[in-house]
Amino acid sequence: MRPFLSAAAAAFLSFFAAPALAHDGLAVRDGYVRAAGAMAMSAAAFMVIENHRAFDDRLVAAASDVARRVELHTHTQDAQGVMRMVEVPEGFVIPAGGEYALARGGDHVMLMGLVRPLTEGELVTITLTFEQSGELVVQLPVADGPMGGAAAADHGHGHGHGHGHGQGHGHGHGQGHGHGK
Ligand SMILES: [Cu+2]
Repeated sequence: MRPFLSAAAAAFLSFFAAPALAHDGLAVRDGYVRAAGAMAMSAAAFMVIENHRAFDDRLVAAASDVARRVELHTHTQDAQGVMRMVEVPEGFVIPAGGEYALARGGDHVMLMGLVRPLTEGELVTITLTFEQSGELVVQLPVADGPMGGAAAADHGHGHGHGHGHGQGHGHGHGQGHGHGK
């Protein structure tokens, strides 16, 4: 009986020790929130989710204080060739040791019923819930594209929002980074 207990204890410890190590869990990069306009009632969040673990995980839910309801969506093309957004209740699988991209025209986190207008450059806090790893809180900037990438620079908005703090690459470990924006 004793060897069995030891093995179980070791497995237990290694499993729960993992989240404390940077890059040994889930991480989010190149994330941003795209609002359709100042009067928009909804917005979509895009990001790349990295899974540094040895087992698959699944994004099953999301929440944000700026939206009354948050759903996991994808786009599908109907018989008329029109792109429609549909909810994906089963969520998105993030493969072990791999990554999964939520990108324009595909899967996204839908922020529905915005409680206030979103301003370009502001950070939106989104809580992602994973089947295995639990909650991951990320702060994503409101932008037209991934921050710090060529897409963002090409637009040449020049608003001076100070995009250079690398938030777009902020891996979202732990609670909310404290960038103070
Ligand atoms: Cu959507």
